[in-house]
Amino acid sequence: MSNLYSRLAADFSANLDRVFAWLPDGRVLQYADVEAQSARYAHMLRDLGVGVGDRVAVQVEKSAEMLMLYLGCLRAGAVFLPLNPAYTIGELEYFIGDAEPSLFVADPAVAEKIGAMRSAAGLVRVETLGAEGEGTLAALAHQAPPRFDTVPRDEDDLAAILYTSGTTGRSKGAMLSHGNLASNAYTLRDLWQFTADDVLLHALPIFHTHGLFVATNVTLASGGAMIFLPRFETEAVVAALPRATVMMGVPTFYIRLLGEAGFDRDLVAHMRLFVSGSAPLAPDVHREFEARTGHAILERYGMTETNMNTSNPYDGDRIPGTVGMPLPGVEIRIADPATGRPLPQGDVGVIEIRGPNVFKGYWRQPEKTAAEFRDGYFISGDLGRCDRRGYVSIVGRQKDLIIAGGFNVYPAEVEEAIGELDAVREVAVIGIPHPDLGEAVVAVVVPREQGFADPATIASALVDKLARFKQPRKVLFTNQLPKNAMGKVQKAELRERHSALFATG
Ligand code: MCA
Ligand code: AMP
Repeated sequence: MSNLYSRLAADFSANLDRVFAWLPDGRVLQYADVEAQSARYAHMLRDLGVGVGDRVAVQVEKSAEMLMLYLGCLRAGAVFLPLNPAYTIGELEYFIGDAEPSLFVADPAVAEKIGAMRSAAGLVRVETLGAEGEGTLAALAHQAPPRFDTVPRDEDDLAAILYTSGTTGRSKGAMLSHGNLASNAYTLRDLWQFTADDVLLHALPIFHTHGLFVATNVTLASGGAMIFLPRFETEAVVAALPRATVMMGVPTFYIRLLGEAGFDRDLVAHMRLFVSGSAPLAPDVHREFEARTGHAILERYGMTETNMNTSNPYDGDRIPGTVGMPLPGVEIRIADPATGRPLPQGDVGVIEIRGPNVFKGYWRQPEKTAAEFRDGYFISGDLGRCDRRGYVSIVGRQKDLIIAGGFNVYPAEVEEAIGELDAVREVAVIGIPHPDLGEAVVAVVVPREQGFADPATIASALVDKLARFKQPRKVLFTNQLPKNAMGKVQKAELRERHSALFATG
């Protein structure tokens, strides 16, 4: 029973006539449909020659079909590899060359572009899948039989690869096993007291851990239902809230809800839980939310490489500014960044994680994997401390990372793209506090020619190079970047200098 799908199905098979999802177009998916459609996708994958352990790269708009394809991959023993639709062709070429998928599933609207890239990247097969269930892949799947014997898998066998960027070098594929995903799904289901009566408001993207594994696997593990929205749009979310019992989101979701005049206690009277993660939830937002709705948002902390690590309690104090305690079965230590020596309680150090949730390593990068573990613990790169009651607070990051609206942006990648431009002598990319996104990407450029100060030249040069969410919200110009004696750019000083760039009021 180590195949994640078999475990989930064992739980929901008693509820086949119950609703799994209400879809944006008014269709309703029952658990019986989940069984049948995932079986069709699994058959189709096998018919296309996708073998056990083969990667299936998927870059499509959010849809229920994409979820069925995910489950079909699990059932067929293939490795699901979702990609942000915002990635440009240049970014995709890298992922495809690295992961060598045997099938690439594209949105019908961009399939032609993918076709052009295909031979360059050595891509074998491209099929299409649209958000409305159109495309060549869906057509093939719909002809396939609705029953499939799920392939047995071991705990350590791969279920998915999710790419995550790094401070240096290109993105790395985090390998997640059936056991990794199952352990987290069941731990969270129990901790957050999910049941078959729950209705999750799902407005997150499904190409990342939060929307795909946390939201979807926990719902499946409890036999509950979801209101499946294509994206976060405040109005649509407000309209759906009265029918939901649980919502999961990044802090920007909660900031936007608080900006709605009609967002009040009555609207969320039916809710039992709001969960926040992927980026720090400002204590002020936490407090304002509680004052407006009576609900204390439950903040938890995770990573692509580890799934979820800590959570504020379901019953008990949910303390603003903390990410709660280690999950059952997960060990957290706060270590000296240089030596890995565990620090006395209360000291700030790097957060290190061990447990069944921690990934199997980076795809084909054993050295990088080895460098990020010590004593069996994964080194998160997040700086934190643990208080006397066991609550963990994240106080900073060792890694040079910006989190904008819950999406990670690595300055090194943006600096490389801008640094290549003729007009640019030097560039530093930093995250500046932003009222909506938490942090926003800002580039500080030293131009090659004094007096050059045209942000549009920089912006237009990045359109085809970087996904939109990585492109700077503002480009600033200066004659000189602050540097230390070693010649290293002092980003803390730069951030301080421009800290009020997006300040309101
Ligand atoms: C969209 N844009 C963004 C972002 N999202 N720019 C910067 N940061 C973003 N996060 C671009 C759009 O393409 C658009 O481009 C422009 O910015 C304005 O978009 P806007 O309408 O404001 O944004 P939106 O489309 O409403 O999206 C904002 C969002 C969305 C709803 C916050 O970014 C979102 O759903 N974020 C969730 C991310 C997430 O799921 N993270 C989980 C990672 P243009 O101007 O050209 O039209 S998993 C993880 O981190 C770990 C494991 C964990 O702990 O969960
Ligand atoms: P990702 O690479 O998308 O998996 O992002 C993981 C990173 O998001 C973590 O290493 C943290 O820096 C950050 N993160 C996730 N949840 C939280 C949280 N609740 N508070 C602060 N940072 C968070």
